[in-house]
Amino acid sequence: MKSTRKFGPVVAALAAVLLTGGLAACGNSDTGGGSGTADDGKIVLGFSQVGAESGWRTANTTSVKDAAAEAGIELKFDDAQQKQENQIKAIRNYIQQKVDVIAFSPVVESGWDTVLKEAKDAGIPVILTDRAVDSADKSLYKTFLGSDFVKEGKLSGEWLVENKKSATAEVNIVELQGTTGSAPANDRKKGFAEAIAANPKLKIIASQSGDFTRAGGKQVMEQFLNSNPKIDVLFAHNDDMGLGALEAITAAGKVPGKDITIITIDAVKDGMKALADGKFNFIAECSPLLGPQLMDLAKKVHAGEEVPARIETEETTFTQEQAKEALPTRKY
Ligand code: GZL
Repeated sequence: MKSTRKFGPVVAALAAVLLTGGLAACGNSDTGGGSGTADDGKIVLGFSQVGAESGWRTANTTSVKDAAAEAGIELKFDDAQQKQENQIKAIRNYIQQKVDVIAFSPVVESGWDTVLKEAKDAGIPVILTDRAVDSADKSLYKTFLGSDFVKEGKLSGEWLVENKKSATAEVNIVELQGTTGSAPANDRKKGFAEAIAANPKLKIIASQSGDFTRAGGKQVMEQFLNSNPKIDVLFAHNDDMGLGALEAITAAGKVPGKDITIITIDAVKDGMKALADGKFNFIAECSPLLGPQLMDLAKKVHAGEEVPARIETEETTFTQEQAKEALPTRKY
């Protein structure tokens, strides 16, 4: 419908400039931040992954890559090999490439403010997935999609309190911590310690990082066994360290799941097999299948839509019997 209102010469000139400028901005995909949309109009997502340290991480990478393909999002993927400096480098590369959205799983909680401010100044929204950062400035990222690690530690501790409630002697616990400084290691340790405080007989006699790997779990468990004659319980922050510890436990002539009660977190297939076979006693699930939610969030933040500051993944726990039932249909 033709407008009947008349604009003065100044307003018309201003409108022309704004319109031309606007068209130029839309047409030139290299201006401003976050306008790195691919030539074919696809959203370009720059993703920095922690590494490939565990079965959980492998399943998480598969979920992210499959979901990006499914969502029609162009994924730039970098494996940081568990080094923060590699993640910072990858994020800076994504800023240079003017991707539309950046997502990453921070290997450790601290040391991100500078690079996250660079992304913010470049106008590129950032999504945290899997692990969190300890930045005080919550404006540095749009949302954190991941598990509640304190709850995972708490559920593990609560199961042990129940399982050892009739113990008359002290119960000696050794703990295999995840990567030093990482949110899952810090929070799982916190949740577990708070839960077992309910029974003073439950004592953590040794606690050390196995870096979330099978090799690390085996090596540290060997040290624990050599320096502690009486170990009743192993709490491992992930299945992979627990699986590595199994080798050390059996090599020491002890029966895992019986001589030493074993509690882990993740519930990846190999962990669930160990649980079903009676080598583990309890697993708190930590779902790696974050890909579809991540892609949905990437589309929303790219479109400038509001998203929740915190999105907690749904997960459960498994006993030996529940593992036997769940294994046949386990997705990861
Ligand atoms: C948890 C994730 C942890 C897993 C480990 O969300 O960051 O890192 O528990 C993985 O298996 O290595």
